Amino acid sequence: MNATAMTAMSRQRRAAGFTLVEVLAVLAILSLLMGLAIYGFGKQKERGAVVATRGAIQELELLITTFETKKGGPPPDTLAGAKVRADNDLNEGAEALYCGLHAKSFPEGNNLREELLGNTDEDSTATAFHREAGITALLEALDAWGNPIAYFTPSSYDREQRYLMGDPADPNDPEQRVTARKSEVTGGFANADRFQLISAGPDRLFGTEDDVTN
Ligand SMILES: [Ca+2]
Ligand SMILES: [Ca+2]
Ligand SMILES: [Ca+2]
Repeated sequence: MNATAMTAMSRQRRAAGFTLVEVLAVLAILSLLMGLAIYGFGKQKERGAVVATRGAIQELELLITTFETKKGGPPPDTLAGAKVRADNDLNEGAEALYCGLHAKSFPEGNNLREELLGNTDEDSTATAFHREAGITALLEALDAWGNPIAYFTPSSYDREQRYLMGDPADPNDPEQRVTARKSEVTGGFANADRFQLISAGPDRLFGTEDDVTN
């Protein structure tokens, strides 16, 4: 091979190498952009879920307020208080709220939207509590992540409740203990005179900063 041919070949190699570097750089930029887009989409989705959960909590508040106006106080947060027999003590506050809002003794009440409801512990009751005959499932109102929205009334703010998460943070430990929220201002319980509704929020854990509450 003469000198001219060798120079031409090395130019070709350099050209090919340069193109490869360019391709790699473009790929790196593209994957970075895709990563940012996915992250942004995830954050947007999370914000949407928080907004939807706030809406669900506001809907519950409105129905509880109607109940208070008719009955002089909020629905009880225990099944004993709602005079409903239970198979287990999971999701009790949320189930007692569902029973109260749909009770035969509250015919003026509106039913909760079906999209809000679920039954993470899959239980039912022998008590005929529901305005509509034949409904026995002990449902809970769920947040946008499929986890129960905890419900407390002031008389049991100091009583711990246990919830079975529909979409738990740790699938090996789907049950969570929940207590009523404390006020950062007073140090006592928040909403001392009314009631508390608590969603575990995006992290699917109760008692953390991202909880969505009334
Ligand atoms: Ca239950
Ligand atoms: Ca249930
Ligand atoms: Ca949380």
